[in-house]
Amino acid sequence: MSWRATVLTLFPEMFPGPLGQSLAGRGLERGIWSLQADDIRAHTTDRHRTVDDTPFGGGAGMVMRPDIADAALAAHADGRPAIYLTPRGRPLTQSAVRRLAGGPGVVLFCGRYEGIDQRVIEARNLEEISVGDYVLSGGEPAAMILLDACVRLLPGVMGAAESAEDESFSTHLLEYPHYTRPAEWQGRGVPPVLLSGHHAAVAAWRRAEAERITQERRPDLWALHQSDLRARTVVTGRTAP
Ligand code: 9D3
Repeated sequence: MSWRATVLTLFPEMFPGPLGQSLAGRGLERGIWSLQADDIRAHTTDRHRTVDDTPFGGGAGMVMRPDIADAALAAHADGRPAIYLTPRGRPLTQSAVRRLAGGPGVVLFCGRYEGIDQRVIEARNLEEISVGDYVLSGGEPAAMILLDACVRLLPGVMGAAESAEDESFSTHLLEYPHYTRPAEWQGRGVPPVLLSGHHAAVAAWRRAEAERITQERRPDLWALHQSDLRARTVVTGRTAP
């Protein structure tokens, strides 16, 4: 059975969108995964097709009705994890991506308005996930990010060369700078070591650059990288690689 993604949204026409292109798109065409966008509004029963209502306790904005959200989720409840994309969710991590990609698929609920009624989150045991600390206008781009991250891990989607490379020495390090021909471009050269043919020196330079960039931009990752190194030293008694 292929990996199945269902997206519950008020804007089903946004899908597949970018997921229809490139790596994910080829995976879709080849049947490695499938994507179904279901219109939440299709689960309304009233003449005006209302999906929202005013918040108990007052305040600005509207809340998605529990009966409508629940009906949409019920239509796809088949054992796949049900995920609610929301700015207050746990941050999406590569380890969550690996866990989800390793299962049967996902049911993604995209929020609009201020959010959905809390009782649906509890009754349907929704896992709440955010894609970062910035404000989107809805959950749809977040759903695309989560799906893109999962799909590239599915067997057969990515070439073996690329996938093997992923988690080598570089855990918790950002990438080193890349260069290709010409050796001089608009008056800018290439670090001479990369032209030296000295493989060990190239590896040392790349490692040093990766460390410098990580320290500069991501003190959080730098701290994790340093504890990786300490843990490796304890186990192996060696510092390299
Ligand atoms: C007034 C409080 N706002 C929360 C910061 C309300 C609100 C803003 C934006 C509620 C929902 C949204 C729409 N965003 C998402 O649905 C969303 C999201 C995001 O905005 N950032 C990061 N990850 C995600 S996942 C879903």
